[in-house]
Amino acid sequence: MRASRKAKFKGQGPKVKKAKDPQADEIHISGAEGLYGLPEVDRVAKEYFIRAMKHQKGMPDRVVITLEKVEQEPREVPLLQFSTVQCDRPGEARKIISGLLSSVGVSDKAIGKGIRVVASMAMHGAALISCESAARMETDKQRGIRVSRLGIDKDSERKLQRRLSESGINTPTVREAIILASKVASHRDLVAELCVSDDPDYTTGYVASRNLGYVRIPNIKEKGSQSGGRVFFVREGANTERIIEYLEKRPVMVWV
Ligand code: PML
Repeated sequence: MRASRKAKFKGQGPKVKKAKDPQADEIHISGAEGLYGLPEVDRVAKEYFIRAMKHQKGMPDRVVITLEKVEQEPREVPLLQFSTVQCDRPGEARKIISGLLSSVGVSDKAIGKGIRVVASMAMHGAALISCESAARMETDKQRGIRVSRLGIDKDSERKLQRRLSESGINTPTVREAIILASKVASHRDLVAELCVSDDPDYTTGYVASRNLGYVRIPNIKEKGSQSGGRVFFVREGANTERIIEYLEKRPVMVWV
């Protein structure tokens, strides 16, 4: 599901410039993805619709719910363990991000670029940054990469909900972010992920990787800031096309 609103530019009405990405002039309001069995589709589509219409970022003027039959057998990947670090300010968050990314082999140059990407006005999709040279690897930098075709089986979801409830963080935002991060971390050429929500009221972000797990960082940005985004750090020399194919097309089910 994707909910959005046309961006209005002062004194101009809706912007008319033709962009490469048809969604470039839209303000993203909310989005959600999942892999479900046919009997659940009805319920989930309704839940997504309600979520789109009741988002605190306001009323969308466009809600797209796409249903697609998936033929390929999903790959099963383990859920990342989660933890939350103590962090009181965005300045402190930058040091935590640098320490975590550096510990898994991301160069200072790539860390700097990643932080700049998530501190800018959000891209629609994720950026792909080479973990040594810091080169941007995605073919369409405006669109970015959209992680899709991911889900969790019912039993694992119950376990995940129980674990998150024990930490007082059992929300759809956290559940979906951990599932997404688990798919990303399951690709051997993806070294780490950095994520900051573009929701002005949501100031917890994370760094994730196979070795670190899913590390939540409170106060990663100032409240009210509309910046945010996702960055995937890629192993130097990896086949980018195959990574993008995996993230966007390969069905993956996460298990606990
Ligand atoms: C998002 O998908 O909007 C980003 C959520 C990031 C953090 C979720 C969490 O609180 O762990």
